[in-house]
Amino acid sequence: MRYGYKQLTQGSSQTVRIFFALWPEEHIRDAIIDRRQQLGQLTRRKVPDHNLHLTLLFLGNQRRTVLPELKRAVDVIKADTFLLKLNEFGWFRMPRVAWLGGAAVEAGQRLVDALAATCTTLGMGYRQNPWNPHVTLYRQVQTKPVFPQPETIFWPVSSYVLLESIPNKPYKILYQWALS
Ligand code: 2AM
Repeated sequence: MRYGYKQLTQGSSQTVRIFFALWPEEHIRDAIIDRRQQLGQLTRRKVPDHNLHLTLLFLGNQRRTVLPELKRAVDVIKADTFLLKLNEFGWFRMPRVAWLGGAAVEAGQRLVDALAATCTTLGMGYRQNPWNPHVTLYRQVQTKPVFPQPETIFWPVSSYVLLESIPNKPYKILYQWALS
């Protein structure tokens, strides 16, 4: 009955599915929605407008009790603002998602590294993938589409958030931090 037990604990209020992300202000969100229209209706699994985000570091299921400790530890991170350029559409084979993204910039990578180091220090288990700045637009995209060239979005990043992913609900902002 191990499997049943695991399901119970992962779905229980004792765990949270969390990730650090950039949360677009309204005009950036509108620009992303505008570029997405260039792709047409790729699949039925369009990411809802209110959930559009750019993941910095995915932590997956963690103990809910770690949250206050995580907030305090992230509060002391000093990181710079940066400018992201979203200038290409792309497709990831494994999660089968189509996205809008751009090159990783140094200050953004430093922030991701600082967040990862903090989480490791707190003993949080997670698997870190290389940071590929992208906003997922569609899920369940089975084959690579032929993409047009989007007009570049210039995204001045001055804050980041910790989001909770709750099935069938909008992402919930747990905490927000300013960059300096
Ligand atoms: P993405 O769409 O930007 O790739 C919440 O589940 C978000 O965390 C997803 O939208 C996805 O971001 C990211 N995510 C989910 N599972 C992940 C995994 N195993 N590794 C990395 N990122 C993941």
